[in-house]
Amino acid sequence: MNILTKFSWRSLALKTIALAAISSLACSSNAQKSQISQNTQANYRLVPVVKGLENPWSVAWLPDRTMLVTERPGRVRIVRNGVLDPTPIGGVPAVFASGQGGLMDISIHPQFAKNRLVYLTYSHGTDTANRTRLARAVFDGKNLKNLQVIFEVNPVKPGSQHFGSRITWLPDNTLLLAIGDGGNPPLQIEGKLPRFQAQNRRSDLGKVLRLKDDGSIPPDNPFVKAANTDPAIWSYGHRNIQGMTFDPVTKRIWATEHGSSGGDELNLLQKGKNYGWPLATNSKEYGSGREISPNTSLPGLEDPKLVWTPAIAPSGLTAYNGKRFPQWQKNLFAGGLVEQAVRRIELDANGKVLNQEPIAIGARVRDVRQGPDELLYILTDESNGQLIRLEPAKS
Ligand SMILES: [Ca+2]
Repeated sequence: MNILTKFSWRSLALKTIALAAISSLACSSNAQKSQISQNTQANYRLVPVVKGLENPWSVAWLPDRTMLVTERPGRVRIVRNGVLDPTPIGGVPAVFASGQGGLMDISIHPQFAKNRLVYLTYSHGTDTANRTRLARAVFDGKNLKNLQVIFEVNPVKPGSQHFGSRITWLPDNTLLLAIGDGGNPPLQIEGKLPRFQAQNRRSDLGKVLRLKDDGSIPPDNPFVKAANTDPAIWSYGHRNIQGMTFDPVTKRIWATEHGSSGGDELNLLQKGKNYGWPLATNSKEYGSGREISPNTSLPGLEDPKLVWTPAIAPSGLTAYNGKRFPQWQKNLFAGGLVEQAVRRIELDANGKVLNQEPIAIGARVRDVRQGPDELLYILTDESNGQLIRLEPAKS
């Protein structure tokens, strides 16, 4: 493991990939082998909890610590006491399972103990016209019942890229919903490249939206009184957020988003702000490597707190506040699909990034969460995907 203290991204990123590749070989031969996190000297090991999940996307815990895991083709699985129930839960809506789309995030209502409401995001539609939907349903222990689609993205888009779609609850019981820009060139939406949706404030695409728990618009959203503006918008100028979390200690909202070629970002989300895509970006066009914008920063646009070039393809994000890894409190943990690692990110009291290091997993990481047992849980994006627990190694 290396320590990324300097910001010479190109050489450090290459070194990181080399080390991650070496570590992943070591991991795959012995998943429970202990590793040492260099800059905090935290001993940890990776313990496989469940195997045989098909492209798992998200994990959520019920109050009794039962885990619900989405599989992208369109199933929700139950894990009780570390055992995967062979029967998927019933009542899951039909999804448009293609490319990046399918059944995606799962989240339980903050008052689940009273209302038993479960929230799902999924792509719906056809190859030529599809969109992300947010639905909620009552979970009776075996099935979802009374499923209601409480929000759907406008406009529709073609193709099977950039759906978002993380759900993050805020303390006032509203939720944030991250929606991607709709896809890469040469796809078009309304006669333009999808990326221009991110700056189109009439569109839900390329946005973080804030909704009440029934899908309606909170009256204190930043643009409810603005002309020609979608009142659901919380922040805009996003390409494709795949990791988002609210830190209950610092009250900050963090999100990771994919760049095109390079230029992946960690952003500190604030109400009403513009995060730049595609007017200011560190990423380049796929294939040609041409500039997307001559600007990496512009007045009035929020700069990322961290840029990853080459791309790590961040997915899943959690703010760690547990007691099991006291050295890691106040750190962010970001999964990486391409890097096949979890980035541990150290922040100062103002939210400035001080340091980061990759924790090699040896497979594409789709989600990373802090569990109710204050350990870290990781989902790997594979046809035989795993749920892995990251726990302190016994000394
Ligand atoms: Ca940005």
